[in-house]
Amino acid sequence: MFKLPKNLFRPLRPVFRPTRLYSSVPLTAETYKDKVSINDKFKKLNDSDIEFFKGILKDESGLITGDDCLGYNEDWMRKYRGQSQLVLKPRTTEQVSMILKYCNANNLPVVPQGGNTGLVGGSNPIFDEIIISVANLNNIRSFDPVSGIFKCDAGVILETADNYLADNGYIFPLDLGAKGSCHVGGVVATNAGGLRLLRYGSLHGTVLGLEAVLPDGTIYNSMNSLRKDNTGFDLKQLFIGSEGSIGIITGVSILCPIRSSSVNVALLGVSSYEMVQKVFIESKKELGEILSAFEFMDLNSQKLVGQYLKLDHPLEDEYPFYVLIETSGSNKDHDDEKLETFLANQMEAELVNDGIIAQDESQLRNLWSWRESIPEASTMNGGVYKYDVSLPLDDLYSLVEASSERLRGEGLVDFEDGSKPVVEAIGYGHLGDGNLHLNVCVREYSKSVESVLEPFIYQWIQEHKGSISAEHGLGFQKKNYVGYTKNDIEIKLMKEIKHHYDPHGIMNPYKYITA
Ligand code: FAD
Ligand code: 2HG
Ligand code: ZN
Repeated sequence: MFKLPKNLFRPLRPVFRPTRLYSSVPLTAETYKDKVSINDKFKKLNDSDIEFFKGILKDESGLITGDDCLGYNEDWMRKYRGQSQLVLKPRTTEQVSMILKYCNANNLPVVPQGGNTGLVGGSNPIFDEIIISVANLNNIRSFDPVSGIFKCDAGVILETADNYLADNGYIFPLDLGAKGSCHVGGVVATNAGGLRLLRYGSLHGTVLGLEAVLPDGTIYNSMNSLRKDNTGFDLKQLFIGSEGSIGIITGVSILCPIRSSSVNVALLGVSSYEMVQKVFIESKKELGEILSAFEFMDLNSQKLVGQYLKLDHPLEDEYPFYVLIETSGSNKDHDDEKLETFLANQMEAELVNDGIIAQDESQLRNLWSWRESIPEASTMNGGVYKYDVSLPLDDLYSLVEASSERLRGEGLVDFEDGSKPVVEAIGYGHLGDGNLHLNVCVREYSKSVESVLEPFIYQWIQEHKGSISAEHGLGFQKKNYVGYTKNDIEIKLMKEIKHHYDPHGIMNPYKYITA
């Protein structure tokens, strides 16, 4: 195991957290008292427990108590707030093991936490669960420049990992807007999808091995795994996307691709969702092997970003939809020509009304910012209800229209004047992966708006044969709605696995699965 070289400490760009518009975020246990109640079987934390943890961690900075826990109790959207009085920040896998063993033996519930950028309230406690942050497990362990296999501690920030790989000519096979804050372990625990899944595939394919601590302190280790290994059950898969429900991931081994030397980005204006789908088909045909992202955004999402960034949109006229296409290849002239020809063909066929191609790195970043800033812009008016959905492509955008219609029918929406609780329902996402992000931007969180949206949206998704979570997971938000996507047998099997690994139910209780 070796330490991160000093020159890698480039300044990171932590993802902007919405500013606090209320004196404090309301307690989840209060807001959702109809949905959750404290489980009395858990033991209350006391001074002797804290003394025990001090003995394990040795260094004082690894233990945070009382009001200093606030930043760990609140989520990124400022929608959920837990009441934990203790955050533990172990520095080694052995410390994680000793902590969990003690908690398991003493019935003390815990919430694993990475960069705390999750969007379903999974990374925060509800009551007084102990938060175990892996932020201090942050060493890069090894990189093999021949195979591209990268191994690191779970608490390495995604952008740090990617910068390290960039210096070695490789790229982390996942990228997302929270990269300056989220952890490698956190994205694996969530099975995050991100902006380039279309090209590099899911973490279920790229993660080769994991190190994880089970609730009884057992350290599971498959970090030596190879690209091919067919020796029975692939146990690591259970941890990918488990959202802290069966153990704490402490190390990740992942297969990384070569970083493309030529990257192009184009932003296109399109007249309808039907045209967006046609452009997608054409982009697969014409750009084929170099296509690395195909994102779409609706007009309202772009208006919000314009307000948020205080900038004019790169395309002069307004269009109902926008498409961002990224290509990544190895031959600049070839890729430039391909993309330019593609764009000219789409305009000639009248599938695309207008479009621009970034001419340099700063333009490329600028075009991406009109997509990547949407999550931040969505919170700027006070709050946002987020729905992260997989749907058959032809129905993908209809959910935004159906939700918008329902909200308008209830008289809840106005974009401009501020007299109604809802600003707008916006739609965007990873069209190439069949993944829509429906964001209902509100002036403040309120039960009256939430009850109009839920379970309506989940029912709609079920009727249209989609999934209520494409990539953000279930966490606390969707704990009562798993049945809209998983059938009874699937839920039973999931519960059995949960019970097998975590018989006392101490891991991330009150969330989507209980023992
Ligand atoms: P946290 O938020 O801390 O935790 C997430 C869940 O994993 C929790 O249930 C927690 O208990 C568990 N967990 C965390 N670490 C561990 C661990 N080491 N062991 C076991 N369990 C653990 N997601 C996408 O899929 N695609 C996107 O494009 C995308 N873009 C985003 C953009 C922004 C601006 C933001 C704020 C979020 C975005 N997300 C996206 C959400 C995404 O889920 C997170 O960014 C990321 O996956 C969470 O990583 P984290 O380290 O912050 O984990
Ligand atoms: C993205 O694709 C993320 O930008 C976040 O998954 C989506 O904020 C959201 O709803
Ligand atoms: Zn996404």
